[in-house]
Amino acid sequence: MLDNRQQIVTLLNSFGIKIIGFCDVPAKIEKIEIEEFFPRAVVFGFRLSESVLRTIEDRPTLIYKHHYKTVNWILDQTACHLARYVEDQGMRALALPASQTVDWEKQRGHVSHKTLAVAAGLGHIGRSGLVVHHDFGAQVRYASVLTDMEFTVDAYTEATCGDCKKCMNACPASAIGEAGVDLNLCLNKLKEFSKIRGVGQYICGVCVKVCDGRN
Ligand code: B12
Ligand code: SF4
Ligand code: SF4
Repeated sequence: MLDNRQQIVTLLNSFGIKIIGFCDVPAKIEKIEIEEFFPRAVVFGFRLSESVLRTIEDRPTLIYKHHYKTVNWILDQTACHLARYVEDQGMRALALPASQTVDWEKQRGHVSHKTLAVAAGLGHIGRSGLVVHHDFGAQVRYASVLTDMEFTVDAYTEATCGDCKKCMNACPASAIGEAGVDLNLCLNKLKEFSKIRGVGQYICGVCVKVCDGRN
């Protein structure tokens, strides 16, 4: 008989999801629109295509925009199926959108997937501000499901960027420094990119492309 954790892994694997973490929801995590208390989270990721990322030089390409939307769709569909599965077992589950901004002024989602991914030991916050997965770098997009289902959680893993400065050197907005990212500079650049014909989204992809987990 599979336990809850094994059953979730089996379900997510059946949707092509291989990057999976389990965590307690950090007590001080910011939440928007969510009043209910959920003690735990399943956070999972989909690795972006290397061929798509290779089309990016210093700005987003239209094929990256399409891939970004497709991967968000895969993550959102999977989160929805997982939440349904948990609720069918008589427990609570809330699927969080992969990439929905709720507070446009502060640029916030419902809950930070990065915070949950770090808590689940999937990676560390790199100089770029992105979650750097231990095998695939920043080339992973995430979604999460909050729940009260019982399962064992993963341990937080200690890691750093070391001497790597690839994202610092590549960022077209010069937004990344030794100590981290200035997301206001990034946001201004993304607003500019969104005006490129056919892009229409706050995307870039440059710091994602260079952070391939091979430092
Ligand atoms: C709004 C938003 C933005 C805003 C940024 C606003 C902001 N201040 O975060 C803008 C438009 C600028 C943006 C840009 C990008 N974004 Co964005 N964005 C989001 C969104 C929708 C919400 C983010 C949010 O609520 N932030 C609020 C703050 C409180 O949380 P946070 O920044 O996520 O997390 C910080 C803290 O929690 C803290 N922290 C957490 N744990 C730990 C642990 C330690 C040890 C430390 C020190 C700190 C720490 O540090 C984190 C990083 O600063 C998320 C989806 C989501 N719901 O999470 C995607 C998301 C963060 N974006 C993502 C990506 C990839 C991008 C872009 C590359 C655009 C693109 N797709 O081409 C750029 C990258 C910019 C960069 N260098 O980080 C991915 C990140 C994936 C990854 N591997 O990390 C996400 C998670 C979407 C997804 N489904 O995967 N984004
Ligand atoms: S490119 Fe290098 S410095 Fe930048 S976040 Fe990734 S590992 Fe860290
Ligand atoms: S998304 Fe683009 S502009 Fe923003 S930090 Fe990454 S490379 Fe720089």
